[in-house]
Amino acid sequence: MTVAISATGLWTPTDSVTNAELVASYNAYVERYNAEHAEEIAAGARPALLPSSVEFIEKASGIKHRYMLDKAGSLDVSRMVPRIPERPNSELSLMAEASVNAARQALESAGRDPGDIGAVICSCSSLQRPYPALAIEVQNELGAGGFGYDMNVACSSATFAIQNAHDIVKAGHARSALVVNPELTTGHLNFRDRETHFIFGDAAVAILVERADVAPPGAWAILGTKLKTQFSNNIRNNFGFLNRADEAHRDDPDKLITQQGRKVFREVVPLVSEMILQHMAELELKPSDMRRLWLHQANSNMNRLIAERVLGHEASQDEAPTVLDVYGNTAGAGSIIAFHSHRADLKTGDKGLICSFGAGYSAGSIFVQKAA
Ligand code: CO8
Repeated sequence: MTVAISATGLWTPTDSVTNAELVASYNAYVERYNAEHAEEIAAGARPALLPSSVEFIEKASGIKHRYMLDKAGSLDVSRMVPRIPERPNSELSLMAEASVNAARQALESAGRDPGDIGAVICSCSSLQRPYPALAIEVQNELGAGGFGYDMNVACSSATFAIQNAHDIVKAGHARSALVVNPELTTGHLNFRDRETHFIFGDAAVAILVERADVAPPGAWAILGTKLKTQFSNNIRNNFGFLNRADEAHRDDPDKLITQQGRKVFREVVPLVSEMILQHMAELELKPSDMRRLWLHQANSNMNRLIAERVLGHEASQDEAPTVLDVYGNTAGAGSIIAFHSHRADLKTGDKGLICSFGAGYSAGSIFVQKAA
Protein backbone atom coordinates (compact mmCIF):
# COMPACT_ATOMS: atom_id res chain seq x y z
CA MET A 1 0.00 0.00 0.00
CA THR A 2 1.35 3.45 -0.89
CA VAL A 3 1.27 6.21 1.72
CA ALA A 4 1.27 9.88 0.75
CA ILE A 5 1.71 13.37 2.14
CA SER A 6 -1.68 14.94 1.33
CA ALA A 7 -1.16 18.46 2.62
CA THR A 8 0.91 20.74 4.81
CA GLY A 9 0.19 23.83 6.93
CA LEU A 10 2.40 26.60 8.26
CA TRP A 11 1.87 29.06 11.12
CA THR A 12 4.23 31.80 12.23
CA PRO A 13 3.83 34.45 14.91
CA THR A 14 3.38 38.01 13.65
CA ASP A 15 6.42 39.63 15.29
CA SER A 16 9.06 40.12 12.62
CA VAL A 17 12.75 40.67 13.50
CA THR A 18 15.59 41.62 11.14
CA ASN A 19 19.28 40.92 11.76
CA ALA A 20 19.85 44.66 12.26
CA GLU A 21 17.28 44.79 15.09
CA LEU A 22 18.67 41.67 16.75
CA VAL A 23 22.26 42.87 16.52
CA ALA A 24 21.33 46.32 17.90
CA SER A 25 19.84 44.65 20.97
CA TYR A 26 22.79 42.26 21.44
CA ASN A 27 25.37 45.03 21.01
CA ALA A 28 23.55 47.26 23.51
CA TYR A 29 23.77 44.36 25.97
CA VAL A 30 27.52 43.99 25.25
CA GLU A 31 28.11 47.71 25.85
CA ARG A 32 26.20 47.58 29.12
CA TYR A 33 28.02 44.41 30.26
CA ASN A 34 31.47 45.74 29.40
CA ALA A 35 30.73 49.07 31.16
CA GLU A 36 29.46 47.25 34.25
CA HIS A 37 32.63 45.10 34.41
CA ALA A 38 35.08 47.74 33.14
CA GLU A 39 37.50 47.43 36.07
CA GLU A 40 37.76 43.64 35.94
CA ILE A 41 38.11 43.72 32.16
CA ALA A 42 40.89 46.35 32.39
CA ALA A 43 42.66 44.20 35.01
CA GLY A 44 42.47 41.16 32.75
CA ALA A 45 40.32 39.28 35.27
CA ARG A 46 37.32 38.99 32.96
CA PRO A 47 37.19 38.93 29.14
CA ALA A 48 35.26 41.72 27.42
CA LEU A 49 32.30 40.63 25.29
CA LEU A 50 32.66 41.19 21.54
CA PRO A 51 29.91 42.71 19.42
CA SER A 52 27.81 40.77 16.91
CA SER A 53 27.45 41.87 13.29
CA VAL A 54 24.83 41.69 10.54
CA GLU A 55 27.51 41.01 7.92
CA PHE A 56 28.84 37.99 9.87
CA ILE A 57 25.37 36.53 10.38
CA GLU A 58 24.40 36.79 6.74
CA LYS A 59 27.69 35.44 5.41
CA ALA A 60 28.09 32.62 7.98
CA SER A 61 24.47 31.41 8.00
CA GLY A 62 22.31 32.97 5.24
CA ILE A 63 19.81 34.13 7.88
CA LYS A 64 18.35 37.63 7.37
CA HIS A 65 15.10 37.62 9.29
CA ARG A 66 12.92 35.49 11.58
CA TYR A 67 9.47 35.52 13.20
CA MET A 68 9.27 35.54 16.99
CA LEU A 69 6.60 35.02 19.62
CA ASP A 70 7.60 38.17 21.51
CA LYS A 71 9.94 40.64 19.90
CA ALA A 72 9.69 43.25 22.68
CA GLY A 73 10.73 40.93 25.54
CA SER A 74 13.38 39.12 23.47
CA LEU A 75 15.10 42.35 22.39
CA ASP A 76 14.66 44.32 25.64
CA VAL A 77 18.25 44.52 26.93
CA SER A 78 17.17 44.29 30.55
CA ARG A 79 15.30 41.03 29.83
CA MET A 80 16.32 39.22 26.59
CA VAL A 81 13.70 36.50 27.11
CA PRO A 82 10.30 36.38 25.36
CA ARG A 83 7.44 37.42 27.62
CA ILE A 84 4.91 34.57 27.47
CA PRO A 85 2.28 34.73 30.21
CA GLU A 86 1.39 31.36 31.71
CA ARG A 87 -2.09 30.16 30.75
CA PRO A 88 -4.56 28.44 33.09
CA ASN A 89 -5.13 24.71 32.51
CA SER A 90 -8.63 25.53 31.24
CA GLU A 91 -7.13 27.30 28.20
CA LEU A 92 -5.52 25.76 25.15
CA SER A 93 -1.76 25.72 25.75
CA LEU A 94 0.47 27.82 23.50
CA MET A 95 2.20 24.92 21.71
CA ALA A 96 -1.14 23.22 21.10
CA GLU A 97 -2.55 26.49 19.74
CA ALA A 98 0.37 26.94 17.30
CA SER A 99 -0.05 23.29 16.22
CA VAL A 100 -3.81 23.61 15.74
CA ASN A 101 -3.32 26.74 13.58
CA ALA A 102 -0.97 24.85 11.26
CA ALA A 103 -3.13 21.68 11.36
CA ARG A 104 -6.36 23.47 10.38
CA GLN A 105 -4.60 24.87 7.33
CA ALA A 106 -3.37 21.40 6.29
CA LEU A 107 -6.81 19.81 6.84
CA GLU A 108 -8.54 22.55 4.87
CA SER A 109 -6.18 22.30 1.93
CA ALA A 110 -6.75 18.51 1.79
CA GLY A 111 -10.53 18.94 2.20
CA ARG A 112 -10.34 16.69 5.24
CA ASP A 113 -12.63 16.64 8.25
CA PRO A 114 -10.84 16.39 11.65
CA GLY A 115 -13.00 13.31 12.39
CA ASP A 116 -11.14 11.49 9.58
CA ILE A 117 -7.86 11.67 11.51
CA GLY A 118 -6.97 8.44 13.33
CA ALA A 119 -3.63 9.47 14.87
CA VAL A 120 -1.92 12.71 15.94
CA ILE A 121 1.83 12.97 16.56
CA CYS A 122 3.26 16.13 18.09
CA SER A 123 7.00 16.09 17.47
CA CYS A 124 9.34 18.98 18.27
CA SER A 125 12.66 20.08 19.79
CA SER A 126 11.29 21.39 23.09
CA LEU A 127 8.01 20.24 24.61
CA GLN A 128 6.11 22.70 26.77
CA ARG A 129 5.37 20.06 29.44
CA PRO A 130 5.81 16.32 29.99
CA TYR A 131 2.09 15.43 30.22
CA PRO A 132 -0.67 15.26 29.26
CA ALA A 133 0.83 14.84 25.78
CA LEU A 134 0.41 17.93 23.61
CA ALA A 135 -0.71 15.64 20.79
CA ILE A 136 -3.71 14.58 22.87
CA GLU A 137 -4.61 18.22 23.53
CA VAL A 138 -4.35 18.93 19.78
CA GLN A 139 -6.43 15.82 19.00
CA ASN A 140 -9.09 17.05 21.45
CA GLU A 141 -9.12 20.64 20.18
CA LEU A 142 -9.46 19.52 16.54
CA GLY A 143 -12.04 16.84 17.28
CA ALA A 144 -9.82 14.13 15.80
CA GLY A 145 -10.22 10.43 16.63
CA GLY A 146 -7.81 7.59 17.40
CA PHE A 147 -4.75 8.29 19.54
CA GLY A 148 -1.98 10.84 20.00
CA TYR A 149 1.54 10.93 21.40
CA ASP A 150 4.54 13.27 21.61
CA MET A 151 8.04 12.84 20.21
CA ASN A 152 11.24 14.81 20.64
CA VAL A 153 14.07 14.55 18.08
CA ALA A 154 15.45 18.13 17.89
CA CYS A 155 15.76 19.34 14.29
CA SER A 156 14.72 15.96 12.91
CA SER A 157 11.44 15.93 14.83
CA ALA A 158 9.21 16.33 11.76
CA THR A 159 10.88 13.74 9.52
CA PHE A 160 11.08 11.15 12.30
CA ALA A 161 7.36 11.73 12.95
CA ILE A 162 6.56 11.43 9.24
CA GLN A 163 8.17 7.96 9.26
CA ASN A 164 6.05 7.04 12.31
CA ALA A 165 2.90 8.39 10.62
CA HIS A 166 3.79 6.50 7.43
CA ASP A 167 4.19 3.26 9.40
CA ILE A 168 0.93 3.81 11.32
CA VAL A 169 -1.00 4.26 8.08
CA LYS A 170 0.79 1.40 6.30
CA ALA A 171 0.05 -0.97 9.20
CA GLY A 172 -3.64 -0.05 9.00
CA HIS A 173 -3.87 1.60 12.45
CA ALA A 174 -5.24 4.79 10.85
CA ARG A 175 -6.24 5.94 7.36
CA SER A 176 -5.04 9.50 8.01
CA ALA A 177 -2.37 10.57 10.50
CA LEU A 178 -1.57 14.14 11.42
CA VAL A 179 1.94 15.28 12.34
CA VAL A 180 2.33 18.64 14.08
CA ASN A 181 5.73 20.22 14.69
CA PRO A 182 5.49 23.36 16.83
CA GLU A 183 8.95 24.89 17.18
CA LEU A 184 8.79 27.74 19.69
CA THR A 185 12.58 27.98 19.65
CA THR A 186 12.98 31.48 21.12
CA GLY A 187 11.89 30.11 24.51
CA HIS A 188 15.12 28.09 24.58
CA LEU A 189 17.43 30.57 22.88
CA ASN A 190 20.13 32.49 24.74
CA PHE A 191 19.86 36.03 23.34
CA ARG A 192 23.00 36.92 25.34
CA ASP A 193 25.14 34.38 23.46
CA ARG A 194 27.01 35.81 20.43
CA GLU A 195 27.41 32.34 18.86
CA THR A 196 23.71 31.46 18.75
CA HIS A 197 21.59 34.59 19.36
CA PHE A 198 20.82 35.05 15.65
CA ILE A 199 20.03 31.49 14.63
CA PHE A 200 16.48 30.55 15.57
CA GLY A 201 12.95 31.63 14.72
CA ASP A 202 9.48 30.47 15.81
CA ALA A 203 7.07 28.52 13.57
CA ALA A 204 4.72 25.53 13.57
CA VAL A 205 4.03 23.15 10.69
CA ALA A 206 1.55 20.35 10.13
CA ILE A 207 1.77 17.40 7.73
CA LEU A 208 -1.14 15.17 6.78
CA VAL A 209 -0.06 11.59 5.98
CA GLU A 210 -2.66 9.29 4.41
CA ARG A 211 -3.30 6.16 2.41
CA ALA A 212 -2.58 7.20 -1.17
CA ASP A 213 -5.94 5.82 -2.35
CA VAL A 214 -7.85 8.33 -0.16
CA ALA A 215 -5.42 11.25 -0.64
CA PRO A 216 -6.53 14.24 -2.74
CA PRO A 217 -5.15 14.86 -6.27
CA GLY A 218 -1.57 16.14 -6.34
CA ALA A 219 -0.58 14.39 -3.09
CA TRP A 220 3.04 13.29 -2.66
CA ALA A 221 3.59 9.53 -2.57
CA ILE A 222 6.25 8.52 -0.04
CA LEU A 223 8.83 6.42 -1.92
CA GLY A 224 10.97 5.67 1.13
CA THR A 225 11.98 6.91 4.56
CA LYS A 226 15.29 6.51 6.38
CA LEU A 227 16.42 7.70 9.81
CA LYS A 228 19.92 7.88 11.26
CA THR A 229 21.33 8.89 14.65
CA GLN A 230 24.87 9.22 15.95
CA PHE A 231 25.55 10.57 19.46
CA SER A 232 27.19 13.99 19.74
CA ASN A 233 27.43 16.65 22.47
CA ASN A 234 28.07 19.40 19.93
CA ILE A 235 24.46 20.62 20.09
CA ARG A 236 23.12 20.23 23.59
CA ASN A 237 20.46 21.59 25.94
CA ASN A 238 20.54 20.33 29.56
CA PHE A 239 17.14 21.73 30.54
CA GLY A 240 14.99 19.15 32.26
CA PHE A 241 12.92 18.09 35.23
CA LEU A 242 15.95 17.18 37.35
CA ASN A 243 17.38 20.76 37.17
CA ARG A 244 15.37 21.81 40.23
CA ALA A 245 17.24 19.23 42.30
CA ASP A 246 20.53 21.13 41.98
CA GLU A 247 19.94 24.83 42.71
CA ALA A 248 23.62 25.67 42.12
CA HIS A 249 23.31 24.91 38.40
CA ARG A 250 19.59 25.35 37.73
CA ASP A 251 19.95 28.58 35.75
CA ASP A 252 23.34 28.00 34.09
CA PRO A 253 23.58 28.85 30.36
CA ASP A 254 23.69 25.14 29.45
CA LYS A 255 19.97 24.97 30.34
CA LEU A 256 19.42 26.73 26.97
CA ILE A 257 20.71 25.61 23.57
CA THR A 258 24.51 25.56 23.24
CA GLN A 259 26.41 24.41 20.17
CA GLN A 260 29.86 24.10 18.64
CA GLY A 261 28.67 25.37 15.27
CA ARG A 262 31.90 24.86 13.33
CA LYS A 263 32.22 21.21 14.51
CA VAL A 264 28.57 20.55 13.71
CA PHE A 265 29.08 21.96 10.25
CA ARG A 266 32.13 19.79 9.57
CA GLU A 267 30.64 16.56 10.92
CA VAL A 268 27.07 16.81 9.71
CA VAL A 269 27.73 17.66 6.03
CA PRO A 270 29.42 14.29 5.24
CA LEU A 271 27.07 12.32 7.55
CA VAL A 272 23.97 13.66 5.80
CA SER A 273 25.34 13.59 2.24
CA GLU A 274 26.36 9.93 2.62
CA MET A 275 23.03 8.99 4.17
CA ILE A 276 21.10 10.58 1.29
CA LEU A 277 23.27 8.95 -1.39
CA GLN A 278 22.92 5.54 0.30
CA HIS A 279 19.15 5.95 0.56
CA MET A 280 18.97 7.00 -3.09
CA ALA A 281 20.93 3.91 -4.12
CA GLU A 282 18.59 1.67 -2.07
CA LEU A 283 15.60 3.19 -3.87
CA GLU A 284 17.41 2.98 -7.25
CA LEU A 285 17.18 6.75 -7.71
CA LYS A 286 19.79 8.74 -9.63
CA PRO A 287 20.80 12.36 -8.93
CA SER A 288 19.18 13.31 -12.25
CA ASP A 289 15.84 11.91 -10.95
CA MET A 290 15.78 14.57 -8.23
CA ARG A 291 13.69 17.58 -9.22
CA ARG A 292 14.04 19.32 -5.85
CA LEU A 293 15.71 18.99 -2.45
CA TRP A 294 13.85 20.45 0.52
CA LEU A 295 16.70 20.48 3.02
CA HIS A 296 16.78 21.32 6.71
CA GLN A 297 17.28 25.05 7.14
CA ALA A 298 20.18 25.59 9.55
CA ASN A 299 22.83 27.12 7.36
CA SER A 300 22.83 28.04 3.64
CA ASN A 301 26.51 27.09 3.23
CA MET A 302 25.84 23.62 4.66
CA ASN A 303 22.94 23.17 2.28
CA ARG A 304 25.05 24.29 -0.69
CA LEU A 305 27.66 21.61 0.12
CA ILE A 306 25.13 18.84 0.79
CA ALA A 307 23.14 19.60 -2.38
CA GLU A 308 26.32 19.63 -4.45
CA ARG A 309 27.42 16.25 -3.08
CA VAL A 310 23.98 14.75 -3.76
CA LEU A 311 23.32 16.24 -7.21
CA GLY A 312 26.92 16.24 -8.47
CA HIS A 313 26.76 19.92 -9.38
CA GLU A 314 26.13 23.26 -7.65
CA ALA A 315 22.39 23.43 -6.91
CA SER A 316 20.29 26.38 -8.05
CA GLN A 317 17.71 27.98 -5.76
CA ASP A 318 15.15 26.11 -7.89
CA GLU A 319 16.78 22.75 -7.09
CA ALA A 320 17.40 23.38 -3.36
CA PRO A 321 15.35 26.35 -2.18
CA THR A 322 16.29 28.36 0.92
CA VAL A 323 13.75 29.70 3.39
CA LEU A 324 16.34 30.51 6.06
CA ASP A 325 16.54 34.11 4.93
CA VAL A 326 12.90 34.71 5.96
CA TYR A 327 12.33 32.25 8.83
CA GLY A 328 15.79 31.63 10.32
CA ASN A 329 16.40 28.12 11.70
CA THR A 330 13.00 26.82 12.81
CA ALA A 331 14.46 23.48 14.02
CA GLY A 332 12.30 20.54 12.84
CA ALA A 333 10.02 22.80 10.82
CA GLY A 334 12.70 24.04 8.38
CA SER A 335 12.61 21.36 5.66
CA ILE A 336 8.81 21.26 5.87
CA ILE A 337 8.55 25.05 5.44
CA ALA A 338 10.73 24.66 2.33
CA PHE A 339 8.45 21.84 1.07
CA HIS A 340 5.30 23.83 1.95
CA SER A 341 6.50 26.99 0.20
CA HIS A 342 8.24 25.51 -2.86
CA ARG A 343 6.32 22.61 -4.35
CA ALA A 344 3.29 24.12 -6.14
CA ASP A 345 5.21 24.49 -9.44
CA LEU A 346 6.23 20.82 -9.67
CA LYS A 347 4.51 18.40 -12.07
CA THR A 348 3.01 14.93 -11.79
CA GLY A 349 5.83 12.38 -11.60
CA ASP A 350 8.42 14.84 -10.24
CA LYS A 351 10.53 13.39 -7.44
CA GLY A 352 12.16 15.15 -4.52
CA LEU A 353 13.67 14.75 -1.09
CA ILE A 354 12.67 16.17 2.29
CA CYS A 355 15.71 15.94 4.57
CA SER A 356 16.36 17.07 8.14
CA PHE A 357 19.49 17.03 10.29
CA GLY A 358 20.45 18.38 13.69
CA ALA A 359 21.03 17.67 17.35
CA GLY A 360 21.55 14.05 18.40
CA TYR A 361 23.01 13.95 15.77
CA SER A 362 19.82 12.96 14.01
CA ALA A 363 18.95 12.92 10.31
CA GLY A 364 15.90 11.84 8.34
CA SER A 365 15.30 11.49 4.60
CA ILE A 366 11.90 11.14 2.96
CA PHE A 367 11.79 10.65 -0.83
CA VAL A 368 8.51 11.71 -2.42
CA GLN A 369 6.87 11.74 -5.86
CA LYS A 370 4.03 13.95 -7.00
CA ALA A 371 0.92 11.92 -7.88
CA ALA A 372 -1.62 12.76 -10.60
N1 CO8 B 1 29.07 38.27 15.10
C1 CO8 B 1 30.31 38.50 14.64
N2 CO8 B 1 31.29 37.58 14.69
C2 CO8 B 1 31.00 36.38 15.24
C3 CO8 B 1 29.73 36.07 15.74
C4 CO8 B 1 28.72 37.07 15.67
N3 CO8 B 1 27.49 36.86 16.11
N4 CO8 B 1 29.73 34.81 16.21
C5 CO8 B 1 30.97 34.33 16.02
N5 CO8 B 1 31.75 35.28 15.44
C6 CO8 B 1 33.17 35.20 15.07
C7 CO8 B 1 33.90 34.17 15.92
O1 CO8 B 1 34.37 34.75 17.13
C8 CO8 B 1 35.07 33.80 15.01
O2 CO8 B 1 36.06 34.78 15.09
P1 CO8 B 1 37.63 34.40 14.97
O3 CO8 B 1 37.80 33.83 13.60
O4 CO8 B 1 38.31 35.72 15.17
O5 CO8 B 1 37.88 33.39 16.06
C9 CO8 B 1 34.47 33.90 13.60
O6 CO8 B 1 33.30 34.72 13.73
C10 CO8 B 1 34.05 32.56 13.04
O7 CO8 B 1 33.25 31.87 14.03
P2 CO8 B 1 32.68 30.43 13.78
O8 CO8 B 1 33.78 29.53 13.30
O9 CO8 B 1 31.89 30.00 14.98
O10 CO8 B 1 31.66 30.77 12.58
P3 CO8 B 1 31.06 29.81 11.51
O11 CO8 B 1 31.47 30.25 10.17
O12 CO8 B 1 31.26 28.36 11.84
O13 CO8 B 1 29.49 30.14 11.64
C11 CO8 B 1 27.50 29.11 12.54
C12 CO8 B 1 28.81 29.88 12.84
C13 CO8 B 1 26.63 30.03 11.71
C14 CO8 B 1 26.84 28.76 13.84
C15 CO8 B 1 27.84 27.84 11.71
O14 CO8 B 1 28.95 27.17 12.28
C16 CO8 B 1 26.68 26.88 11.60
O15 CO8 B 1 25.60 27.22 11.19
N6 CO8 B 1 26.96 25.62 11.89
C17 CO8 B 1 25.96 24.57 11.76
C18 CO8 B 1 25.15 24.52 12.99
C19 CO8 B 1 23.95 23.60 12.82
O16 CO8 B 1 23.63 23.10 11.78
N7 CO8 B 1 23.32 23.39 13.93
C20 CO8 B 1 22.12 22.64 13.94
C21 CO8 B 1 21.34 23.30 14.98
S1 CO8 B 1 19.71 22.92 14.86
C22 CO8 B 1 19.38 21.74 16.07
O17 CO8 B 1 19.51 20.57 15.88
C23 CO8 B 1 18.99 22.27 17.37
C24 CO8 B 1 17.60 21.82 17.70
C25 CO8 B 1 17.09 22.58 18.85
C26 CO8 B 1 16.45 23.84 18.39
C27 CO8 B 1 15.73 24.59 19.43
C28 CO8 B 1 16.59 25.52 20.20
C29 CO8 B 1 16.34 26.91 20.38
